[in-house]
Amino acid sequence: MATHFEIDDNFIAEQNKKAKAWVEEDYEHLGKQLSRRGRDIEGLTAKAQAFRVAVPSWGVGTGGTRFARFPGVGEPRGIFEKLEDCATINKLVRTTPGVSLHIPWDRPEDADTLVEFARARGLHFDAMNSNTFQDQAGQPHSYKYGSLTHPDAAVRRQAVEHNVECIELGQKLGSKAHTVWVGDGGNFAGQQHFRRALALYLDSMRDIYAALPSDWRLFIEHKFYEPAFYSTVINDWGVSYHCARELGPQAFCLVDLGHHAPNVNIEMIVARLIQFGKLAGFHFNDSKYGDDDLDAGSIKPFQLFLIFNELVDAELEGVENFAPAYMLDQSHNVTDPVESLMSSAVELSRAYVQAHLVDREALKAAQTNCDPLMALSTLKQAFTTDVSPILAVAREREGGAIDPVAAYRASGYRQRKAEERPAQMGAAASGIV
Ligand code: RM4
Ligand code: MN
Ligand code: MN
Repeated sequence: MATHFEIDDNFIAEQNKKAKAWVEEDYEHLGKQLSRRGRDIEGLTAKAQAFRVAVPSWGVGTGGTRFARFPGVGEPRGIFEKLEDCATINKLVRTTPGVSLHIPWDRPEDADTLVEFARARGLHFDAMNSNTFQDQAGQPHSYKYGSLTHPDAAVRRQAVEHNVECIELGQKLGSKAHTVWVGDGGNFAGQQHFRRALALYLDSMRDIYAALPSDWRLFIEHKFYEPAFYSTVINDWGVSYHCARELGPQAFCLVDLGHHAPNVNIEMIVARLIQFGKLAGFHFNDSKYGDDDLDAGSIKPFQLFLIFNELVDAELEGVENFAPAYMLDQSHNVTDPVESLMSSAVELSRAYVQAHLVDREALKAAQTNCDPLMALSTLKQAFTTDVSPILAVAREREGGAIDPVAAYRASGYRQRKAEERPAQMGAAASGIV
């Protein structure tokens, strides 16, 4: 492969010089402010440096709606170019070395070559994702009326085999988890027998579970609507929890923030799953109406903070086997996906550090003393603290950019990619992500 443009570490260091003076000043000021509150800024910066969230391979292409897709210039045309973009994101923010692959969109011709390519760019492979919500060319059976829950055993078998293939490929890639999201459901009342469909789902999932290596985890992803608009088989966290329990200790429940009805208390679902030892992790995004249509933290930052408040609470309490997997899963329709993913990764770090700022003693006291106002104020004190200097210093210490979007724009990366990657009609996997 010809040498492709990459953002150079020295370029990042040069860009950082521009911001250094104010960052140091703001960091020092925040450090003083936090020490008045009995908090050590260095400990928080170390937390920010250690934070990780995986990037979805499908997120670096422009998404779309069922109405249209407006492709950007220089879009990645295959898995290697997608990895180039993922590496760029990680280079600038330094929290995203994991990449989650969607099969068959990203099925490599040779797993070893892909591993080598990723490793050379400081990347590794996070959870695998199967796809039984679309038909692929040459596939014997259609998923139009379902996959793992289809009434025809041959269709279910094909869907199971595809999932097993994802696990086998993932083993070659160094992945340790497999995520199953199905589009199965009904568009008409009566179309699907609710109990029978769930029983078929469990049968199919048992076969997939059986193919799981002993050190792997199986993630069940629920979603309350779309592509089926009347009912879905794994519609909410309760059904997901039931299935995870039925399947066994390696099965867990994944929370995609966009997969809930408006106003649902997602942070409470998170707390429940932690308490029951079944939280798999997250697909982070934000949404006002639909699924993964907005960038993480872009419209409900307080909700994101409250979710992290539960996560950090469990982390500090040392809850047994607490190891949630973090991933972004969002569709970028009007922005450069690299910029959106970097910004979202930063928002997650922000919520994580802010959650570490919560005065847990004060919160507990407010709860014990039945003082709701003080409980909220305690949370708000953390949420309204601008931790940007901590995030900037953490990135810089890891070799990343103080201002990732500014550095990215200054590098001319997208323009260079537009030259390297002339548009190919129909090259992008789809517009539905
Ligand atoms: C779904 C779900 C899955 C993702 C697909 C592309 O809504 O979030 O995680 O794989 O979209
Ligand atoms: Mn998802
Ligand atoms: Mn989704």
